[in-house]
Formats: sequence, structure tokens, C-alpha cells
Amino acid sequence: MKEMKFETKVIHVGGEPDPTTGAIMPPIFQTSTYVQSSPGEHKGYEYSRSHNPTRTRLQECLASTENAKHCFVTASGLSASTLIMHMLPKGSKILCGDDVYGGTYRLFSKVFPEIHHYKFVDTTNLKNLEKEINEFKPALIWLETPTNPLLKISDVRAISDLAKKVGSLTVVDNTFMSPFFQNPLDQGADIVLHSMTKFINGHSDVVGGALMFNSDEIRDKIFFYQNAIGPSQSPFDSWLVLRGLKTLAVRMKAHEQNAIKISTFLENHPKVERVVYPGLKSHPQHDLAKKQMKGFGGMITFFLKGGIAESRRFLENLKLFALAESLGGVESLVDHPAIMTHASIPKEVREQLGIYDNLIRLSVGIEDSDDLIKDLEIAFSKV
Ligand code: P1T
Repeated sequence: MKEMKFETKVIHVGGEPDPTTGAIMPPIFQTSTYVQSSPGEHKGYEYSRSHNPTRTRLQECLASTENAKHCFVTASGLSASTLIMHMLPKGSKILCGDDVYGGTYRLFSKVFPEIHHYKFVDTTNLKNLEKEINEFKPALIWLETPTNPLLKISDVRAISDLAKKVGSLTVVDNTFMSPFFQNPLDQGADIVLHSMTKFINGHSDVVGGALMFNSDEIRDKIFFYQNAIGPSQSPFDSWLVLRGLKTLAVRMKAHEQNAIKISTFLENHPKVERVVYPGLKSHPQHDLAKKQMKGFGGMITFFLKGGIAESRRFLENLKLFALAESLGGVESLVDHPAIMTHASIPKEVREQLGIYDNLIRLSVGIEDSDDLIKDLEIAFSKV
């Protein structure tokens, strides 16, 4: 599998024709249970919470995209994060990047502090981070790179090396880049997490999560908790993701082409204070982005000149960019993180990070870029 190019893997791995009928598209194994010929004698499938053939196909395909030995898919990105937290011994220390998806922050600050200890730090400052790692001695370092919504980039290779020195695991939430633009396991990370809800599925019709890794020990632990807790994805949702995944490569190229044009348009617009996009030379970690990523993706964050009133007028006047949470679908979406996706982060913490009321996040779709730019231009003219 390793020799195949990405574009071939997403279509062929886990995509073998159905052996009983020759159907080119895999069947949806919409079943909860499997017949046994004698107690304990079965064909590898006992009950769909633990295993399902449609899910198996998706897991095989996804593992190949991240060059991973193992993959588990779950019913949401957050349930995948939850499995990792359950896998750690009680009282573990977790060093987490300070800018993460609001739901991840809520999980770590409201649900799991009863069980583990969390510290949120800026993982883009390596010198400072090295000090934190040596003092805090985490069991696990949690990175989102690029981050949601500020698109800050952390050095996966350097941080994984530091983590190994203190016996810590490194997890990378790779949702924003998708496996097409970034492969953290190849750079030393131990676990890659995806919200499959986003680019991997790509059609805004499924919620799902995935974990990829190489360690058999992690596989045994994750399988135990997946089976014991039960956040398994339904066969139909797995099938939809398997279908969406086939076009991941072509979609990501189109997302990026549009995002490059739109970020340049925004950077030159008089009503824009600042644009953050890893592909722009003005991005503080543009060089690192070029080194560790194979592209810059479809997410753009920018600061409008003004405050909440200007943001509202801009957002209310967009037509093609739909005002909605989530990202990574073929259609363009726009988000106001302070009120929407990151509202669960206390205002003072948000503002310390730079998530102000004039911050706007775009998930650039694969429509025609001129149409998208026209839509933005009209909304700017109303501000
Ligand atoms: O929504 P869910 O599939 O549970 O995934 C959670 C999640 C995890 N990691 C990142 C980087 C994410 O962006 C998300 C979900 N994010 C949104 C819903 C959003 O609009 O940012």
C-alpha cells in the first residue's frame, strides 16, 4: 500500500469489489449482529459495536492515508478524543495547545479534570514549551496544528522529540489539513486524530471521528475502550465517509486553490485588518508550514476592521458563504468563533489568545473562486 500514491489509495484501499456479487461499490452492512456456527465460532464479526465490515473498509482506507498500521473510526471527533483520555491512567498530566477547537477545550476543562490534570500552553514557542515539558512532565502532549481558529502552527517533529525524552505521547489533531496535506505520524507523532465530519467526509452530511497510530499497545487499549464505552460509528455513516474519501485529493487541491486566491484578495482589502493563512508570507510560521505540510489547506481566518456590529453586518450579508458551524465541506462556510464554535471558552481566555469579536473564520469551498470573491465583496460593501 505504501507504494501507491494518495490519489490511488483513497479509491482502492478498502474498495475491493464485493466478493459475493462483484458489486463495485461496497455494500452497507446494516446489521447489529452476526450468526455463529457454534459458540465463539464466527467469521471475525460478533456484534457491530465492536466490529462491522463497512467500518473495517473505512478504517483500512484511512490508515493507508496516514501511513498508519491501525485506525479506529468513531461516531464523532470528540468521541475519538474521549477514547484517548480514557486510555490514560487516572491522574495523568496532559499538556495541551492553548488554541484548540472550543469543544476540545470544553472536554478538557469541564469533563475530564475530575480524572486528569490539564495545562494549556502556547506550543508554537519551542523554548518555552521545552521548559514546560521538562517541568510538568506530561503523559501526553495534545497538538492541534494548524489550530482552530487562529491557524497557529506547531513543529510536530521537534515537539515529538521533546515528548519522547520525558516518555510522553504526542497526539496531533490533523482535522484542518486532512491526511492529504499533513501526515503527523511520519513526523514522530504517536496518534493522529481527525474529525471526519470535516474534510475527510467533505459533504457536511456525517459526524464522525478517527484515530490512527502504529502501536499495537495503543490498538489494544483503544479497542478495549471503544468496545467498553461504545462510541462506534454506524455502518451507513461509515459508508458515506468511505464514499466522500474517494475525492479527498481532488477536493483538497480545489479548496487550496480557492483559499490562496481569497487570502490574497482579503490581504489587499481596505476593510480587513489582518489575514491569517499558512500560505501567505505574512503568516508567522509560513516557513514551518512549508516544511511540515504538503499544502496550506482551505481554512482562512481574518480580522475585520471594527467590532461586533461590523462583523454582524458582514456575516448577515454573505449569500454563498453560509453562516454555520463546522468546516471542510464542498460548500463555503463562514463562522464567528467568539459567538459560535468557541463560545465555550471563557471570554477572558479567548481574548488573551486573540479570538476577538472581529475575528471571522472561512472554510473555503470548491465553488468558483470569482463567485466567492464577489460574495465577499458585496458583504464588505454593506459594512
Ligand atoms: O464535531 P466533531 O466531529 O465531534 O469534531 C470535533 C472537532 C475536533 N477537532 C477539531 C480541530 C475540530 O474543528 C472539531 C469540530 N469543529 C467544529 C465543529 C468547528 O466548527 O470548528
